[in-house]
Amino acid sequence: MAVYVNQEGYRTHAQKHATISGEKTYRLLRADGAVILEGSVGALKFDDCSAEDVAVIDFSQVTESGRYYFETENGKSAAFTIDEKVYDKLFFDSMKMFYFQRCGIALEEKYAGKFTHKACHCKDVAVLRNESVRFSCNGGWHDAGDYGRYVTAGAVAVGHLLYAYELHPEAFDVNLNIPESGNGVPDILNECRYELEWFLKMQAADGGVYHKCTSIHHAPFSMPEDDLLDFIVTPVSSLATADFSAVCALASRIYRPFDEVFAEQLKHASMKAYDWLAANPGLIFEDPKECATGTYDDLCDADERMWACVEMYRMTGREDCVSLLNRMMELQISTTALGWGDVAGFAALCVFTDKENCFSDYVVSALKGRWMDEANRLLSISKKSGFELAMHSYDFPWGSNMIVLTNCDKLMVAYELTGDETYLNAACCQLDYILGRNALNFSYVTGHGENACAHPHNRPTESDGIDEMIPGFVSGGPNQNPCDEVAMKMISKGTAPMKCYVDHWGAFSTNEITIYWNSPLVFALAFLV
Ligand code: 9MR
Ligand code: ZN
Repeated sequence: MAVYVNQEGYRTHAQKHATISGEKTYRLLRADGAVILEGSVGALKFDDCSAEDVAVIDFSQVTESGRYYFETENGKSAAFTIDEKVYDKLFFDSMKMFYFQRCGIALEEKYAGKFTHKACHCKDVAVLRNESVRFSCNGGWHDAGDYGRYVTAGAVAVGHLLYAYELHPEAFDVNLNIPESGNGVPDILNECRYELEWFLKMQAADGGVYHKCTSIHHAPFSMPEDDLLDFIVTPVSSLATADFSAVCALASRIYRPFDEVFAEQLKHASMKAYDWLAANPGLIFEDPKECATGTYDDLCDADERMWACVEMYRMTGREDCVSLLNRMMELQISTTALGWGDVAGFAALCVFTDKENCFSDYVVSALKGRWMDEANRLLSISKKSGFELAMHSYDFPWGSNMIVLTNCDKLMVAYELTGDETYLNAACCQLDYILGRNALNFSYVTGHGENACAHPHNRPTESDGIDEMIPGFVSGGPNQNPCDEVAMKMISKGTAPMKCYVDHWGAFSTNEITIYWNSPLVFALAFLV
């Protein structure tokens, strides 16, 4: 009994869709009460993700800037804006999030406003089971609501951000008010460099890369500077080493026009990691049992190796990459995936953004063909849904919003490849879902939307004594198999997948925040701002 809208709003000349549930007639009103539109939808259709009877409202013809809401017999929708610049603040906040995740430095008032904290996690770290080996490893971004730092997760976040920059550099003319602002380098690159410098510290002398840098167990809820647990790094993994090699090669290209020395440093680190991979061809990963922090386990490193191979080839033209890539093209790897466990979609983005035509026609056309197959698959799922959401009802695991947002990104790239607005419109529907056009009438981005996430599982948020949450953080979203005590207690059996969510700081399996749930949002918005 409601109308669900994108609570942030819609761009002036864009497609504008909402979802009506349980009833058929509606009115669209301006904030001052003027009726702009009256209408009704045809048949309602059962939607299995939400277990509601719903239909799509198309109000694209409304193009006057302003604040609006829907009204039905049963009540009002959330208010929303129509404006060409409606996503500017969201874009800013979703990027500024990474500054708030910085580890190893104090967040000062002039950049952080009231969300300051002192420098954290600056002690040297030890190599687990080899504790006499200690080194300085500060820097980088806290992964999530915990204070760990994980190379594969970080590489994926930086991957989203740097390919977004490569695709749409003009979108990133944004001053983020961070310590480096004004140095002549786009702030998104300044921010990513903070993570990249930390990656470089995670490389062992032989070129392999340590998997993660965390304490032995997660810290209690406290400010980061009050977390005095010892930090360790866990053994080198082929997953981390391959992602590192790929993202350093990518970064070497992106930073070269701004800083030749840094670009060379990244190039050499990438090549050293790549040689380590060649000398260690199998999957190498162990999450030591004595360490209870996040695992980011992954049973297959072929996709990580593929990303590294493609980036290495683009950077150096190394002959051995050609045959390896041709072999990899035959493997059963999803070459559209952009998540922390499956990364071969980044290899495809590397190929699509290459203007020097260094890849074979076969590789280019096969990857484009597969990308469009995936985009068409998403399109057909979204067409069947009253939310126009490209998700199946069995598709809501921990971090389901990463699936929604990377689906959004895939559709954006399909639009880029074809110029066909059908893909752009479908991409925007995925964004609409994140920002409130869902059966919980809920925006998963803090500080954005009338009914937005306010109590995410994030240590500083719960410990800083400030009621308000920092704006621009993406919550993980509905999880059909919640595994934390709060969510297990509060979500009853049989709840529709789209509703398996609680906005409670203790519900880490539905309501944590992470860098790689924000980065695909930044990627999508770079196409729209
Ligand atoms: O995002 C990860 C999710 O896909 C996994 O199901 C889950 C359990 O392994 O872990 C999530 O990642 C968490 C990581 O392990 C530790 N930092 C917080 C991450 C987000 O919840
Ligand atoms: Zn820290």
